[in-house]
Amino acid sequence: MSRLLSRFHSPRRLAASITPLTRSLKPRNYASASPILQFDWEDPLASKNLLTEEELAISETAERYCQEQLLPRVLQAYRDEHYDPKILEEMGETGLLGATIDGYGCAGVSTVAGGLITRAVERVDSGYRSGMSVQSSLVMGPIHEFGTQEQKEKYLPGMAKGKIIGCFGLTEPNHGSDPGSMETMARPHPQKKGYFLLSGSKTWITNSPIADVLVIWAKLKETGKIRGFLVDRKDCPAGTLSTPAIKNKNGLRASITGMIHLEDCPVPEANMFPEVEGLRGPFSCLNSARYGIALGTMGALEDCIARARTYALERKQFKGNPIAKYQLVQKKLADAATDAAYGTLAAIQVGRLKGEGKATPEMISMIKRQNCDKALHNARVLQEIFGGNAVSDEYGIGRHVANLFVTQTYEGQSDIHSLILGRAITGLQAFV
Ligand code: TGC
Ligand code: FAD
Repeated sequence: MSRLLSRFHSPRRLAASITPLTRSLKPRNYASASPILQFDWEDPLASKNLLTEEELAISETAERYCQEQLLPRVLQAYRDEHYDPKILEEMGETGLLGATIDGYGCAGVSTVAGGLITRAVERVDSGYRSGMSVQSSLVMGPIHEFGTQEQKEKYLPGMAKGKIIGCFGLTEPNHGSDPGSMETMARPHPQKKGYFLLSGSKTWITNSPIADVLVIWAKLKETGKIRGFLVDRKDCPAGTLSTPAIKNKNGLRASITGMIHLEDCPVPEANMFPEVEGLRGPFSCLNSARYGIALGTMGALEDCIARARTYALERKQFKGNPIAKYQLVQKKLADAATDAAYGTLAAIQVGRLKGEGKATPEMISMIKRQNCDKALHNARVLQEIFGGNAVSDEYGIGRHVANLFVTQTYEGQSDIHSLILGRAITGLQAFV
């Protein structure tokens, strides 16, 4: 926590780049006496009022790091489909990794503060948020929640610094939305007591090509029960583990994604999570990661709004008017700002409940689905404001649109979350 708070500085206004024309607009004063009430288009429903001083400071620290360190390199990284693992070290240095974990070199911040960090990172790029979410929620999370003391001490401090990189292998080539049918198997090692042999394939795995430790969900051959294993790359004999990158993606290009192939890979029983069994294991981690996406995508949407607003104020058509003057353009901005504001408030509310242990998985499904869908829809509509320039990657909007399609797809595609909600509402299971 101290690392995050000690980096507190005055917030750099994210709209610092807004043109003089914008600044010359007079704010509307709706109160006859002071204090002056002024609508803030960047935070229309004053979500900041719901945050503690500490959360505000953490958010500002994260925003400053992201705007100053990540934003300048994202365009080239996206073009080159390149992910620099040093980013995780920088995030570790700033205290952003595993931030909600208490101890082991982690900051121990609130659930909402964890979400504000994902929002800051995703304001720059969903791919950078992905790399961080996997490290924090999907690898450090289960080690902290389900790991033995030895596993925690071995991995968490290095992961908090970004020196050890993790990935989370649940999805398989034949099983994405239905991970319960996974084919990856763990069978007792016929010669080596206390060891399992893992075999199977995982695909679309964020960070897998650069991961030092891989969380692998596999079925025990003897019982068919799903268990979680920590596969340490440096302990895998040659030919038993490979993690080829998936290239030429048309979204999330600033992150690294790959496959995982395991061929009788020997893993000590001591590397298995001791207690957790069944889908509850992976899904518990997904609750935290899905929460991060819900607030994260609001960052991406807010960036789309800021970029579209700037462009609309500068671009003149018909008698020299800025296109921001036209009603149809204003409606696009109004719709997007409304959805971003509602989505942010809902995520803060669910974050508060989650922090108190009162959030149901369905609440998280609701905000994950709604915020991803709204972010993608509005980003696509705002893209229209840029006209032909939307096609140039330098305007950034197309990158967000491509990324937001992925956020709507991973960690439960939106229709799958509809079915989770439908089951909770009706009591009837639609997906079997
Ligand atoms: P179902 O019968 O619903 O549940 C099986 C067991 O799991 C428990 N459970 C949960 N526990 C905690 N939190 C949750 N959210 C949970 N959801 C379910 C449940 O209580 C039950 O426990 P038990 O003890 O009774 O066995 O299982 P199902 O097979 O019918 O599930 C169907 C469905 C659709 C809900 C599920 O399979 C699903 O969510 N599919 C989506 C798959 C998904 O989200 N994959 C994510 C892969 S990871 C990823 O995408 C990372 S991207 C990272 C990045 O780059 O940012
Ligand atoms: P499918 O399950 O084949 O679904 C295809 C379509 O069918 C979807 O629209 C879905 O909603 C629909 N559908 C499926 N079943 C039903 C049904 N019963 N009723 C109605 N509609 C249905 N996974 C990991 O484990 N770890 C990672 O780190 C990870 N990172 C990823 C990074 C990227 C860039 C991407 C693209 C994916 C990543 N994933 C990861 C995988 C991701 O979680 C899956 O892609 C996702 O769960 C969907 O699975 P699928 O692609 O197999 O689609």
